[in-house]
Amino acid sequence: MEVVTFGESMVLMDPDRNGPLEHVHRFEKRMAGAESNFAVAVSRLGHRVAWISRLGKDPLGLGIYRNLRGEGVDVSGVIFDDSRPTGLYFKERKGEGGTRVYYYRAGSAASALTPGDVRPERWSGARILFVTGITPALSDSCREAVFSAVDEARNHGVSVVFDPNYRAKLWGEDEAGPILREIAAKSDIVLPGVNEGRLMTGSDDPEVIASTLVGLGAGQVVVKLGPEGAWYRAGGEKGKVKGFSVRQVDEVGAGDAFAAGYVSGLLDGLPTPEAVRRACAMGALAVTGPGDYENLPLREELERFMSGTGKETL
Ligand code: KDG
Repeated sequence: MEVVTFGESMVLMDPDRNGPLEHVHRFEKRMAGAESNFAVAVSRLGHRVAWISRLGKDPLGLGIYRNLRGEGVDVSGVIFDDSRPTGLYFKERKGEGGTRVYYYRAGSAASALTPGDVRPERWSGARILFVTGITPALSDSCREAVFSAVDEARNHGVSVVFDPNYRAKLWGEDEAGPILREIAAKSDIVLPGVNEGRLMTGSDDPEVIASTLVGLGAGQVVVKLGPEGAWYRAGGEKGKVKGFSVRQVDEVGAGDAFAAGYVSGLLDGLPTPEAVRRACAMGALAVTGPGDYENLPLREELERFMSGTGKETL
């Protein structure tokens, strides 16, 4: 495996129309989860990736497992739990691509992940560990699992890539801020949005966010600016990369795709600005259709899109 990640996947109930959920009657059953979205994206770009988690021993868990296996993701580290369910979440569409989420995940199988489930013997040959700020919000044992995996990765020379992914429905800013900052300080690469940057540093300015996180111990920082692109700082290099303009249908999952694009660029040895450009292109493509991962491109689709000949993929 070149890349290892772990976290919670859920079944997503996706409404067939915009508007308040109390008046929606039909939903499409899909799959969601930041780390598994990331894993699918990395796999579709042709890299070897493993996703570790706990799933309920129920049809929803089995569906997620088979789906990820079908996407070429290594799921050999998945543990089925027959005493806890697979988590669930509903989207509410506000129109214009805006979305609200409702979680049914408290006490889920994944919330019982422990440090032992993600031990380094499961990562043989990995170059990158990808973690998000969702996992430490799920339970004490999940939080311990993130900290222990990050420390183990550092001990084994595996680069830690961290997407803070703040989820206000899971924890408050006062609790999340210091934890996310602590993980960022231990990470080789941090990929915040501006809001998460503010939460960790108190600043809205991408340059200040990046220099503050580097001052705390982070290696590289790439601040996501949505359709505008991204601002990066890596070693002595810094600068802004322009984004791609697309018609947004559903913005959920853009950050996971961005992380996958950046990681893929690193694995391919691209110079930082080119890796950031690949990340921006992945983020743009992810929002062009419904679902959290379905629109993720294969490598050739990404290349066509980036060379400006890929309009048909939209
Ligand atoms: O980044 C997309 C994720 O937020 C989504 O797939 C669901 O993992 C999820 C979460 O916890 O919100």
